[in-house]
Amino acid sequence: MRVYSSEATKLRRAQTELHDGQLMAPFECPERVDLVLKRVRETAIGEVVAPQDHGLEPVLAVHDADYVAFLGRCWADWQAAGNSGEAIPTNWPARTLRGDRIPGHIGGQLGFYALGGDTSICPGTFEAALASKDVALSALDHTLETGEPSFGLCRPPGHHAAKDQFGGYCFFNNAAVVAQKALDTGLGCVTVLDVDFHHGNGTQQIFYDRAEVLTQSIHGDPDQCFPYYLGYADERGEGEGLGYNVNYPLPPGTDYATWAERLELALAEIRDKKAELLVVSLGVDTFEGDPISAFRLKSDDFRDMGRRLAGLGLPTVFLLEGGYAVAEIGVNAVNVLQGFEAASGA
Ligand code: FKS
Ligand code: ZN
Repeated sequence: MRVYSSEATKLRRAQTELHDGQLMAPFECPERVDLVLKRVRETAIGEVVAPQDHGLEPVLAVHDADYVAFLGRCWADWQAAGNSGEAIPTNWPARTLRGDRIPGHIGGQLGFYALGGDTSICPGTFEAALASKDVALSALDHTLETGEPSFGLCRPPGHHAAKDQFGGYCFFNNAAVVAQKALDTGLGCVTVLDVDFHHGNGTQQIFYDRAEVLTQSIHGDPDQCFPYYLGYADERGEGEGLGYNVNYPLPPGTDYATWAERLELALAEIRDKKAELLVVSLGVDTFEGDPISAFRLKSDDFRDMGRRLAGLGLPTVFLLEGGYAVAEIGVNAVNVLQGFEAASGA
């Protein structure tokens, strides 16, 4: 399997995350890339290649232009406004306020474009997000050209990023950018399967009214887990997209046996809809030791996950999303890839 990785994905090194009522060192740190890369090399799962620059066009195919421009200038504007710390939103167009007006002040813009206060914007954030989507797009290119699976070591992650919103450590929705690019190169039906602990709200929102992309997510019940306000089972898509979004919320404490039953339902859906390309939003924060999540998967379970995914027999692009038990993140992510390869004979 080909692996794509870029040093530039480490250009974002935020100092602060508002978590549990405290400003702390972020869980989503550049060391994650090195840990996964170390395991990729130890196991020789595949050649590690630097990505090609794909420009902004594929990003603008799924994200609004004003949002992308905001991300590009946010840090400079925040500094120019005289702020000393990192850019953290503190006010939102919440339910009783106007959501149809983008304020001129950077503080107002931050809240307008943010889904939460968990994700600080710091120097290098935009550059790292650009590198992350290039990693994802280069992985797609390889899979479309050769039919071989590929793994994009994306960082920052993407699945919480909506058309015009960042948050949950995500800025550009790498999986959505890849799915849209695949459609634009001529595929008829693509599927994004999100196995991260958290609901892939951004991916759902981007494709909610479209039938060309089947979006599915297996995640901690939003009644109890971030992102709280999306990811319920009754969200099935709308218009032409009705039936093309499926959510599998599961309670905190869920183990692999139960989780894998939902995976089988998701795989049946993918077969039924005759998807031609599988994009896996590969978060490994479902691991029992993850510091911010609540499922109970064990390292060996990730191999079995890969084995089951291979059963689809589809061209497959794996893109890294979350996973924070830093000592095990490499083992768990690569176990999925190894399980996949062992079962597909690749
Ligand atoms: C609850 C606070 C929630 C934010 C959690 C973000 C999870 C991010 C992720 C991604 F893949 F995007 F990185 N904090 N007390 O793992 O889904
Ligand atoms: Zn997650």
